[in-house]
Amino acid sequence: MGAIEIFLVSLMIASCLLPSVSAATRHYKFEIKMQNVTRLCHTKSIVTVNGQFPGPRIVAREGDRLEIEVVNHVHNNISIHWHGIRQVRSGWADGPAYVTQCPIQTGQKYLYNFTIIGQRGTFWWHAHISWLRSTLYGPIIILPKKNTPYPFAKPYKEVPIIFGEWFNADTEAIISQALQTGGGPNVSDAYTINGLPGPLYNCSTKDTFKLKVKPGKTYLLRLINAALNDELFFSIANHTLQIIDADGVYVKPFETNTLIITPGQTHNVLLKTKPHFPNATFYMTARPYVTGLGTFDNSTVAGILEYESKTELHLKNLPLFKPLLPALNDTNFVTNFTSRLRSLASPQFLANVPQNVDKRLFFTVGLGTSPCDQIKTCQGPNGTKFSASINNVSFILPTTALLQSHFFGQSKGVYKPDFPYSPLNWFNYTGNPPNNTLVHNDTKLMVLPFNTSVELVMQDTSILGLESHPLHLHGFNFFVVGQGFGNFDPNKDPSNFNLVDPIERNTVGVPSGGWVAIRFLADNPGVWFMHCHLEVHTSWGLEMAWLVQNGKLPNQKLPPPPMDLPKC
Ligand SMILES: *[C@@H]1O[C@H](CO)[C@@H](O)[C@H](O)[C@H]1NC(C)=O
Ligand SMILES: *[C@@H]1O[C@H](CO)[C@@H](O)[C@H](O)[C@H]1NC(C)=O
Ligand SMILES: *[C@@H]1O[C@H](CO)[C@@H](O)[C@H](O)[C@H]1NC(C)=O
Ligand SMILES: *[C@@H]1O[C@H](CO)[C@@H](O)[C@H](O)[C@H]1NC(C)=O
Ligand SMILES: *[C@@H]1O[C@H](CO)[C@@H](O)[C@H](O)[C@H]1NC(C)=O
Ligand SMILES: *[C@@H]1O[C@H](CO)[C@@H](O)[C@H](O)[C@H]1NC(C)=O
Ligand SMILES: *[C@@H]1O[C@H](CO)[C@@H](O)[C@H](O)[C@H]1NC(C)=O
Ligand SMILES: *[C@@H]1O[C@H](CO)[C@@H](O)[C@H](O)[C@H]1NC(C)=O
Ligand SMILES: *[C@@H]1O[C@H](CO)[C@@H](O)[C@H](O)[C@H]1NC(C)=O
Ligand SMILES: *[C@@H]1O[C@H](CO)[C@@H](O)[C@H](O)[C@H]1NC(C)=O
Ligand SMILES: *[C@@H]1O[C@H](CO)[C@@H](O)[C@H](O)[C@H]1NC(C)=O
Ligand SMILES: *[C@@H]1O[C@H](CO)[C@@H](O)[C@H](O)[C@H]1NC(C)=O
Ligand SMILES: [Cu+2]
Repeated sequence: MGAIEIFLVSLMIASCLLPSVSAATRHYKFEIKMQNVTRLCHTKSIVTVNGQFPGPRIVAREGDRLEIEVVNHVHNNISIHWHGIRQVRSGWADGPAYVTQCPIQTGQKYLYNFTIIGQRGTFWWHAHISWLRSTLYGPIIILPKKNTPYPFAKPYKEVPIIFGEWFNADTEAIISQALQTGGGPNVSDAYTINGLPGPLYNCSTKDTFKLKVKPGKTYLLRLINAALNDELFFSIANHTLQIIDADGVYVKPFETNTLIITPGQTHNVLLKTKPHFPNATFYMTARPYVTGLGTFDNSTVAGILEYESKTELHLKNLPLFKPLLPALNDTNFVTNFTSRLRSLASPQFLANVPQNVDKRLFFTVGLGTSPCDQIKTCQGPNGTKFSASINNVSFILPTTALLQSHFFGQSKGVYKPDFPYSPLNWFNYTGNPPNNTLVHNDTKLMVLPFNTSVELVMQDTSILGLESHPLHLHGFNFFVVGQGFGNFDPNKDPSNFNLVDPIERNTVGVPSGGWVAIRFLADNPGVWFMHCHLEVHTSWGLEMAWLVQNGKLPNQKLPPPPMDLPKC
């Protein structure tokens, strides 16, 4: 929209002045401060960047360097993650608190300094500490290099659409209470589009996102799911969407009325408007896809697609059409949609799928329980506490940063380098679980020599009910070479892997009651977090970290940390 166009004009001016410079350094200042925001007739003081909610938009081109100074004026500790940006040899700027950095404490600042290498598309930034990302998030738009066109006709306009979750209560209080009682946290009060819940909620009609369009044009919608805990279906009434990109990687275009987007994923889609003023307005709606047990926010956010008309009279009392979204538990829809996603795999945009594998790994992902450590009973299942794990390890963040302790050879007492290659015991992962699944709390890393080619199968478990988990990997894109239901069969399933044009992305849904197989090349030295992007599952320990060692050559090593790296 406006900002992007202004930015493009300024890029053009800059390029006239500096014809030989193709990449630029772009500076942003993020002042973390409190701001009163009202939604659903409920005013709340929230943590924001520069007082904006959602936060400011970052726009750059492939090859540019970003220097973003983050200054913390609030009582909370803060760190910011640049979701989907690979951070090639710049792991110190990745952002997850206690993984790549200690948090920025009150009154302190940190300069995130990184270069966008080999990426263009839609990304986003968000707080990566506790549940602060519920209000601290915004889009990152990486345009192709100058004079490099999109692999599709240039759209008339580009519009970021970022989904979120609004809670009337303070989300820090919600998660801290849940972790104390062991029970499930309270759910959100609304979903939002660009921060606005829309007309289907009480006291919210004035807070509705409106997309004003002209007939006969193509709009590029940059969709981002920043919701805390919910995968979302999205659709626009009477319009089809052409999917052209997933997580900043071009795909073979295909059309659909509805899409699914998990927290942590982005999709670029083309919306072709109707050739003539349609005498109607259209809702665009999103509501969750839910597979787990327990309560959830089953509400629907709506925005409005409104055609501009030469005669304003036309806009009064037009009929309003609503899309039909899949059922809340429609796994068939999700399977169908994800199976249609294929890398573009063109000569210009290759799918560099690792063909050989150095390390084969099998991780179970799922929920579980941990014993109540208080005298009173806890509020999780059967008086226990909710917990979650990967290969029986429920991850505990250390009190100092993993990357720092690795880099300075001070890992003793911080982490162990022995993350398991497979679960402790075989069980029927998607059948009746055994009565003791042997989960324990620990801080373990999987160590990978530089350039290891990894194949990882992630298997959902039924321990507390089957559930889809959107797993997000920092530092890399991966190829989704296979997926299926039931237990992964290492003898039969690999023969069906797609090693030609699988989708390449950074966040993938492990199917409810199934498995997904990914491949990636560990060519980026550092410590890289991998976690469920349902924030509540991360809080319960559904995460781990990879330690990718330096290579032999100078350009295969992680440089030392910047001087202003926060201390714990
Ligand atoms: C938010 O509202 C409260 C109560 O009305 C007020 O005390 C506070 O100063 C406001 N904060 C900001 C940042 O405006
Ligand atoms: C950001 O990093 C680059 C490359 O490491 C370096 O040249 C530059 O000086 C850094 N910027 C600042 C402001 O420190
Ligand atoms: C929108 O779709 C509905 C249901 O398919 C149809 O009845 C209606 O005529 C369509 N309206 C417009 C303006 O396209
Ligand atoms: C829309 O309504 C106007 C006036 O009611 C009419 O003249 C026009 O033909 C209609 N257009 C379409 C596409 O139905
Ligand atoms: C959402 O949940 C509430 C409370 O459980 C229920 O009354 C309502 O029917 C549900 N709505 C939908 C659309 O499923
Ligand atoms: C989805 O939910 C409906 C009722 O809400 C239920 O009848 C149906 O069996 C569920 N489907 C699946 C696949 O769980
Ligand atoms: C997937 O969805 C497409 C479009 O809705 C439909 O044509 C196709 O039959 C579906 N495929 C399966 C396997 O359900
Ligand atoms: C709770 O205990 C009952 C009875 O022992 C058992 O059947 C059930 O599976 C338990 N539920 C969970 C979630 O552990
Ligand atoms: C695992 O459990 C499922 C569901 O109960 C069952 O259909 C399947 O046969 C079991 N698999 C094995 C290998 O026991
Ligand atoms: C747990 O399962 C084992 C065998 O699978 C059985 O021997 C034991 O009695 C069970 N314990 C409980 C508390 O159910
Ligand atoms: C694991 O750690 C969590 C806090 O992160 C704690 O609530 C739980 O009791 C611990 N479980 C065990 C078995 O130590
Ligand atoms: C902020 O971070 C520091 C360093 O890790 C820690 O000592 C302190 O307890 C944290 N403060 C809060 C309020 O979490
Ligand atoms: Cu999860």
